[in-house]
Amino acid sequence: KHQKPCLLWFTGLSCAGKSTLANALDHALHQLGYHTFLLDGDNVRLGLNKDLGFSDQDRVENIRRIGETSKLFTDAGLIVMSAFISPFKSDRQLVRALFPENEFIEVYISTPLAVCERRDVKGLYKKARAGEIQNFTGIDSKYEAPDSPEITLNTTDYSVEQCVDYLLSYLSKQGVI
Ligand code: GGZ
Repeated sequence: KHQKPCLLWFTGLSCAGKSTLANALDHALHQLGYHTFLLDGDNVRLGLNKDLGFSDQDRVENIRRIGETSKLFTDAGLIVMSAFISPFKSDRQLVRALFPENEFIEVYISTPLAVCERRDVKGLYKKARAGEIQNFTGIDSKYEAPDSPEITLNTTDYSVEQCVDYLLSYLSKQGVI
């Protein structure tokens, strides 16, 4: 089946829905017969990057390694999805620069902080507000929203299925699938 390798880079706050959407897209592409690979906190921060925490410096290195790893997988011909907060513009820019134009697709999951905090799946916002966790993105560590992402998805007005449909039609329009 024809496919053009590319990297879909999901960025947004904790609990914005990055992993959920990237997983759902990965699943949909797989069902359609495409070769994909998904990188997220569950398979990266527990392994390759288990030496890194959440200081600014460690986040920079986290994203650098993930960018390079993503590049290895697109070189292997895969459609890659990476879902990390990636809070700093400059780091996302460095990853973008590793790829030819059109092969890097920045997907901004724009769920507002108040909604993310209400979801608080792991109770981390609560801990951050209580001062039990430091450097938490959106609370006491900055998140720089992208200025011109290829795609912005609002998970408060659209369902996972609607977002996946949108992503699939974008990939089809771009000739990726
Ligand atoms: C942000 C943190 C922190 C701090 C632990 N700040 O919702 P989660 O739990 O599952 O996803 C978050 C994840 C963020 O890791 P990333 O590798 O995506 O971050 S970055 O791109 O900024 O390097 C959250 C959990 O780790 N977590 N402490 N202080 N998120």
